[in-house]
Amino acid sequence: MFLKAVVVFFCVFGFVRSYEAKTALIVVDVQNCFLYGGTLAVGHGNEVIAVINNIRSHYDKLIALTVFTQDWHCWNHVSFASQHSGKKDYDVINLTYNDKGELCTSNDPRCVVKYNISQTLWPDHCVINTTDAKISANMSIQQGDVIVQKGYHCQVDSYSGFYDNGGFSHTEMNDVLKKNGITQVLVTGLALDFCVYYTSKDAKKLGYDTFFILDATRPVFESNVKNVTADLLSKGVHVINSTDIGDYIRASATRDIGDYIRASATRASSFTALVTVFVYFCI
Ligand code: VGL
Ligand code: ZN
Repeated sequence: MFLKAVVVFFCVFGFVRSYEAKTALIVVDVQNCFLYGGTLAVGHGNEVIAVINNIRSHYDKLIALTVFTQDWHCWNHVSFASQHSGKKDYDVINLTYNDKGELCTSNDPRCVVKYNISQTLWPDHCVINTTDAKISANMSIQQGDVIVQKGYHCQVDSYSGFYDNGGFSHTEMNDVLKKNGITQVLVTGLALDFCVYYTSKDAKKLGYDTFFILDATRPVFESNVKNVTADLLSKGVHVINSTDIGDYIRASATRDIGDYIRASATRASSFTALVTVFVYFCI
């Protein structure tokens, strides 16, 4: 009887362990362009650096992977106000695309419009291979970290670290997270109301348990913060401060049985479950 109890305990333990959450830290666009002195400096943007580096060192054991995104634009990117005559920084325009996701320009009247995308126009920023586009030298990038670049398709913007704004193409982000068995993500960086917001929305949509770390991000427009956080909360994203990460990721490190049944069973856990049942009835 005792033996039976011990065996069952270890089997159940293994079974639950195979459902442990695995956490990635996503650091969005902490690049010179968005920092003090950069081409699209975000107010108080530099303050996120210490917060993010603290998260890394404090939760080192709980963070299985860190991914940095990098806004990486062509010099003549469609999001730059300089590319639209008569327009100025922060104007909002409508961009039109055909069914293949190609930009319809006003000098091609034959282009059949399939998608309309609202585009905020920005100062020229984060141009490929410039110092401005470099990830801040004050970020601690370590061996094993991954860098995902976005925004290098010249005719469509890309706020999210997963997809461009039209959903026409994807980065390697989802593959990298999947390959590493990641189930939950902590999203930090710049800017709160654009790339951090879009990255968080897509992470949640793709099924990751998503944590938007409020004190590790800053907005371009302070007036957007309320709407952004309300929208994320309504979509099931957790909006928390970095000081509370420990409570959340430890608490959710072991998923409950309901999650197990809903989740598609991995081979490892099905095997453990089978062994549990087998051992239970055979000894
Ligand atoms: C971003 C505006 C333009 C961001 C990138 O990283 O939030 N914002 N490009
Ligand atoms: Zn950009």
